[in-house]
Amino acid sequence: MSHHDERTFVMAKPDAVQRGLVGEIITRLEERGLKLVGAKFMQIDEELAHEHYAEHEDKPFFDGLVEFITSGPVMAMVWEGADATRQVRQMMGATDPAEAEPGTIRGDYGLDLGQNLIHGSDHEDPGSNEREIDLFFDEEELVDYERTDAVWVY
Ligand code: RTP
Ligand code: MG
Repeated sequence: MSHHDERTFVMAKPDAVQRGLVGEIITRLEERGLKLVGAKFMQIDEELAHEHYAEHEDKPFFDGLVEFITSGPVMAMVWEGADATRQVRQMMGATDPAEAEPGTIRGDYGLDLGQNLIHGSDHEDPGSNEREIDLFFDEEELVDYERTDAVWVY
C-alpha cells in the first residue's frame, strides 16, 4: 500500500440489491479511483447484524434496522485508497437520503432514512473500518494487488 492508503468497509444494503443498484455503487467507487480488495455477496444473520450495529443497540430504531439489514442479501466489500473511509462517506451522502446532496449515492437514489442503500465505516469513529472488515472478512479473503491505473490517480 502507498499514498497513505487505508481500507474501509462498504456494504450495498438489501434495498440496493433489490433495486439493481449494486453495479452502480461499485462503478462509482471504482471510477473514483478506489481499489476493490474484497467482496462477498451474502445474507446477514441476526447475530452478525447485532455485532455490526452494536453502537445502536439502545436506540429506538435498532430492531427495525436489524430487521432491514437481515431482510435480503447484501454485497459486503472492502475498498482501499487514500483517506478511503472519509472519501466513501462523502460519496454516500447524509444518513437520511432526504437530506443528502444530489451527486451522492443516497442523494441520487434514496428517499427514506431506513432504506438508504449503502453502509460505510464511520470516519469519525477511529478503528471502525478495521473492526468491520474483521467482522465480515477473513484476512485471506482480501486480495493484495496493484491497480495499474493508480499512477494516473495519485
Ligand atoms: P450506516 O451505519 O448504515 O452506514 O449509516 P450511517 O452511519 O449514515 O448512520 P448511523 O447513525 O450509523 O445509523 C445506522 C442506520 O440506522 C438507521 N437510522 N434510523 N430512525 C432513526 O432515527 C434512524 N437513525 C438512523 C439508518 O438507516 C442508518 O443508516
Ligand atoms: Mg453508521
